[in-house]
Amino acid sequence: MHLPVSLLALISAAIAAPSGGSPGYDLALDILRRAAPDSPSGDYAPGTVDCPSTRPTIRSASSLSQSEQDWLQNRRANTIDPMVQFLRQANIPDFDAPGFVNSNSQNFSIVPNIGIAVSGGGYRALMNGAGFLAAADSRVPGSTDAGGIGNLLQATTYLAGLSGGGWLVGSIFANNFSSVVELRDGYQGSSLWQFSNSIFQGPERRGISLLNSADYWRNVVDQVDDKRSAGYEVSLTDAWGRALSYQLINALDGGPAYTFSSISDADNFASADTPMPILVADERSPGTGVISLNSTVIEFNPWEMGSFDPTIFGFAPTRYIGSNFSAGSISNDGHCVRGFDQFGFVMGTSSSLFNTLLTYNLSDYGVPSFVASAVQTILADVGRADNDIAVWEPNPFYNYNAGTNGNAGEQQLTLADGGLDLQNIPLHPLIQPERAVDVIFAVDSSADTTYNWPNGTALRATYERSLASIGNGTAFPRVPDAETFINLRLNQHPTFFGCDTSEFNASSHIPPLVVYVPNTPYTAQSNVSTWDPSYEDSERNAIIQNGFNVATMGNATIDSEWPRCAACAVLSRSLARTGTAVPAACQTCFDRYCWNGTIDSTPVGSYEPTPLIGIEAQSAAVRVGAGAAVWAVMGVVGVLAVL
Ligand SMILES: *[C@@H]1O[C@H](CO)[C@@H](O)[C@H](O)[C@H]1NC(C)=O
Ligand SMILES: *[C@@H]1O[C@H](CO)[C@@H](O)[C@H](O)[C@H]1NC(C)=O
Ligand SMILES: *[C@@H]1O[C@H](CO)[C@@H](O)[C@H](O)[C@H]1NC(C)=O
Ligand SMILES: *[C@@H]1O[C@H](CO)[C@@H](O)[C@H](O)[C@H]1NC(C)=O
Ligand SMILES: *[C@@H]1O[C@H](CO)[C@@H](O)[C@H](O)[C@H]1NC(C)=O
Ligand SMILES: *[C@@H]1O[C@H](CO)[C@@H](O)[C@H](O)[C@H]1NC(C)=O
Ligand SMILES: *[C@@H]1O[C@H](CO)[C@@H](O)[C@H](O)[C@H]1NC(C)=O
Ligand SMILES: *[C@@H]1O[C@H](CO)[C@@H](O)[C@H](O)[C@H]1NC(C)=O
Ligand SMILES: *[C@@H]1O[C@H](CO)[C@@H](O)[C@H](O)[C@H]1NC(C)=O
Ligand SMILES: *[C@@H]1O[C@H](CO)[C@@H](O)[C@H](O)[C@H]1NC(C)=O
Ligand SMILES: CC(=O)N[C@H]1CO[C@H](CO)[C@@H](O)[C@@H]1O
Repeated sequence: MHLPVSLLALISAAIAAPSGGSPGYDLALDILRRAAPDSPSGDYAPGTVDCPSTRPTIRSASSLSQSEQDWLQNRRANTIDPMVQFLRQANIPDFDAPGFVNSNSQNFSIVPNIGIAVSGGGYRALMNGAGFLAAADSRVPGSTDAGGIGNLLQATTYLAGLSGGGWLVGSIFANNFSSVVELRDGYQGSSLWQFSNSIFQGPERRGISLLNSADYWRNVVDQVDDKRSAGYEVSLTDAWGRALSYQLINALDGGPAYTFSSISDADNFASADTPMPILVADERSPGTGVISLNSTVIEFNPWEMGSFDPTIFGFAPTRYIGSNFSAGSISNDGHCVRGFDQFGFVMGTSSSLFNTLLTYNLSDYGVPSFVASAVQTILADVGRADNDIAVWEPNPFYNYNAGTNGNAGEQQLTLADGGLDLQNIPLHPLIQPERAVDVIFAVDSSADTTYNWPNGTALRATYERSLASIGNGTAFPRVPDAETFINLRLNQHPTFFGCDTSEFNASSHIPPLVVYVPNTPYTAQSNVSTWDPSYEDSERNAIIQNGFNVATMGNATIDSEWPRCAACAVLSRSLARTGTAVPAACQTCFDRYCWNGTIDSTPVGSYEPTPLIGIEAQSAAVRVGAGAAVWAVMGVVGVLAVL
């Protein structure tokens, strides 16, 4: 179903320059080239293939995969130059940070290992997270100007996404690691990030021809039927993932044959020129319909899916999910299956909460009536109460680790939205001791409060889980209650957790420093409802821009030292490990941005933050003035007192 090259050239030649003013032709070609449609069926259904000579197996989670270890050798090396750029720009006085990294560039147990985690929260999370990634991406104009944090993304090893954050990370990797600006602006005729057409309505165009809503839905339903006809159980997640893909994957019909594992073959990923993408979902607790903190957390990466938790404690090769594994192997007379790890299905699994959109009264949204019947058919199979799950059958972990894996006896692996256990930021893959991450930029777009702002719930969930036996040797910085987050404004500017490593058990693993980056209004009310299914381009762009301002604190207008402080956070664990004295400027940063253990649990009334800079597009001078006015309203003299 993918475009033949000649047609591709034809389309590219036909398109006009996009409104953003970038050269349309090259941009379109770069975006059009993307991860591969390598499902053997050439379509949405998985297909049976001969097994490779080394038959796929499930492996223990006691180490990282050989593929990841090999890739890390290249990735860690490739992060050095951008990290040096990032640190140079931060200009830490009386400390040669670029020299520190350069002189230790061969020793990966010294140089910083950076992760970014983008929370769930529907389109709000996609857009706010996109603003952060744009600010961190040296390819984005303005990101490396004074006050910027550009190059951080290029210096990052792991990029994790969950639910709406998984749409962002998935969309970037499904489209050849295009930048947020490229994805946002797309090109004429592309349905990429066209959120003004809701998934109910579908995109305006199918390649070069118009596409009406009925044909769009017919296509979605047909694809799901193809998978069912090929002998696989389907769930609403299949339909949801298909619909979602039209907006996120720039291929005809949302790229039905594109697989998540094909990322591992993409040139820029294989050569470690991009971070490693990881999407997160939860496994439903055995024998119950419940997702709790004790639920097994599942990750999807380009090579593997599985869990470090002491339940499953194993990983399956992403490419061969759908094969009949039993006790970790495929029987000698059994065939292999590929194409089950369909890209939209993986994104849909991480965000399966949104399946319920398809149980709305669809006729109210102008969706053709045959879609409602298709939904009823699926629900009749899966069970109405289970409308928010993703069915992965066969279960790759069938008969695997039966002593600890509560679902080892089940033919079906039942997965659900990664945020349902309240761990709405995908920190889990990044706190595994084996990955040795030093700092996590945790972008939180959760809707915790009445008005859809975050209050630290996701961090608390991960902290609590790290203390339980399910945590399996992970550690996480202590975090305070929601009231403290609000009263001390820990959710209104970046806050560091885990600065002082003496809070951790010295004889076990020291977890990463967490740079909490909460969704905060700077230039837009970025707290749109999780359930709002459509956005005009202007609103989308304003929320992305707000996210850029959250990441940079308004290009450092709120704190001129913010980029330096972000750099100090990156260096923190490396300084500690090498016994290097903390530079005075970094100490100032830590005094300002680290949560120091103070609690203020005074009950809070309504939490209604107002934009720190102002909604209107304004000149720099006016902007600074407005910022100062906000501080004055807050009753503080200087920025330092606020932080
Ligand atoms: C992906 O993008 C890069 C950078 O824009 C480009 O050089 C490369 O050719 C693209 N790769 C593919 C497979 O299209
Ligand atoms: C890397 O640094 C660590 C910690 O300082 C040290 O123990 C180790 O010997 C170094 N490795 C190499 C190859 O230099
Ligand atoms: C910060 O810089 C970016 C990129 O140049 C720009 O889009 C944004 O509007 C700026 N923010 C402020 C508050 O000036
Ligand atoms: C999680 O498991 C622990 C035992 O490891 C148990 O004490 C706790 O009650 C469980 N929590 C939930 C929410 O099920
Ligand atoms: C996997 O097992 C199921 C149930 O026994 C069977 O229907 C299916 O054909 C098998 N698939 C392959 C590829 O062997
Ligand atoms: C669904 O919407 C249609 C059209 O708006 C309406 O006629 C119908 O009563 C609604 N059904 C339910 C169950 O609300
Ligand atoms: C914090 O968020 C949780 C939901 O994540 C909510 O139940 C709680 O009421 C919130 N508390 C405050 C003080 O905002
Ligand atoms: C610290 O970790 C070690 C090794 O994991 C463990 O044996 C010890 O009980 C822990 N101490 C505390 C106070 O948790
Ligand atoms: C800790 O932070 C609180 C407010 O966040 C501040 O009032 C207090 O002075 C700080 N304490 C120390 C010891 O720095
Ligand atoms: C966004 O937050 C503001 C207060 O900060 C509130 O007045 C507004 O109603 C909120 N909007 C939504 C959609 O929750
Ligand atoms: C550090 C730690 O506790 N690791 C355990 C994680 O779970 C597996 C499987 O149960 C154990 O073998 C590890 O010892």
